[in-house]
Amino acid sequence: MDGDAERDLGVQRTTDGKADDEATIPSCCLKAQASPLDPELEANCHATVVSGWFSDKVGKHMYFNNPMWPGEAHSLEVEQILFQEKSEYQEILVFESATYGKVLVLDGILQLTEKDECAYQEMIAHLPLCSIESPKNVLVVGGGDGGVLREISRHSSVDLIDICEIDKMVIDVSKKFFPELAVGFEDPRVHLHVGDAAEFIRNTPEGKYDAIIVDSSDPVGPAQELVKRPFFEMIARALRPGGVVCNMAESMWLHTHLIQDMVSACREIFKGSVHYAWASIPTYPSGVIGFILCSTEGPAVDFKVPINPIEKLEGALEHRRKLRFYNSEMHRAAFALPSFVKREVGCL
Ligand code: SPD
Repeated sequence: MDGDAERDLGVQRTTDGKADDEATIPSCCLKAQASPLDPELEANCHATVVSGWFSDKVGKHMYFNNPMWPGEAHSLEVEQILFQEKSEYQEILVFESATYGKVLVLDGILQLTEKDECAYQEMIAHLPLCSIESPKNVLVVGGGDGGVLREISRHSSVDLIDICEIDKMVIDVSKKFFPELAVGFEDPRVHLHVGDAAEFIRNTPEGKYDAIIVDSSDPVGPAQELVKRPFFEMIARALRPGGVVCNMAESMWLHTHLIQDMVSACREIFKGSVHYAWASIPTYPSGVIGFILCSTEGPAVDFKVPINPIEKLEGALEHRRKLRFYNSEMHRAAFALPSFVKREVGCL
């Protein structure tokens, strides 16, 4: 590469004159960096959009390999960028995709698409809520798009839905661009707290909630704390005996070590049952997402059997909109694990 090309690509040279990334970036990526980009397509593009395609945390120069899924990229064709701004906490991007509807991206990582968000929001909400009788008090950690609230509000037994989301801009953006999710905020049982979830839970009376749903972003940056022991300990304290928590728990294909660590910490802390479940979601890395479900010491919870089946809850299948992904069969199936997961995670 000549000096000008390097400058265009933002290549930094170390004091010995060696390009920073030459040592770490495979030759195929260096080649991709060197290929000319269409200036028209690149104009006004976001850093994760290259030649009209968005890729999870891959910059224009392919430098930003995400540590959560090194060596791979997941791409969607972009029709139009609708919003991009930096909030106090993260960079927020919304774009219209060619095939998955509108897409929400935080700090370069895809959070949801209109087409497949149902799989994530329905499973993370109903797996725990259908595993206990008559949940009443529920807390959502994160979930500022409102999709999980929409799902919880199908349960007429629920009296109180607290939500603690750190980033007000995510809520505002969802209200503007994702009304089918943000509709969740309209339920009068919802109480919104904008702030730090750890602090919120620390100040929560012991045993307040029947269920807590942790709808976080990936554990890089601030969300790192949400997969660690002190956070789990606070959650366990905030749950009633036999209360349940459902944590977003990444991909069994990519993150078996992380899952293993979370599962063993949860076993020690929650002292009831601990299970791993998963669902297919095409736009998340590796096409799946997992959930760790735990109950605290007290009345036993058998997550694998939905004792509070959604099909029997009055109006639940149709509330706000028809359920698209979850049903009692999907509930039971979600706990069937491939042999390598049973072996490596020691489940369950
Ligand atoms: N790898 C992305 C995981 C995103 C989890 N949170 C999604 C928020 C949807 N309510």
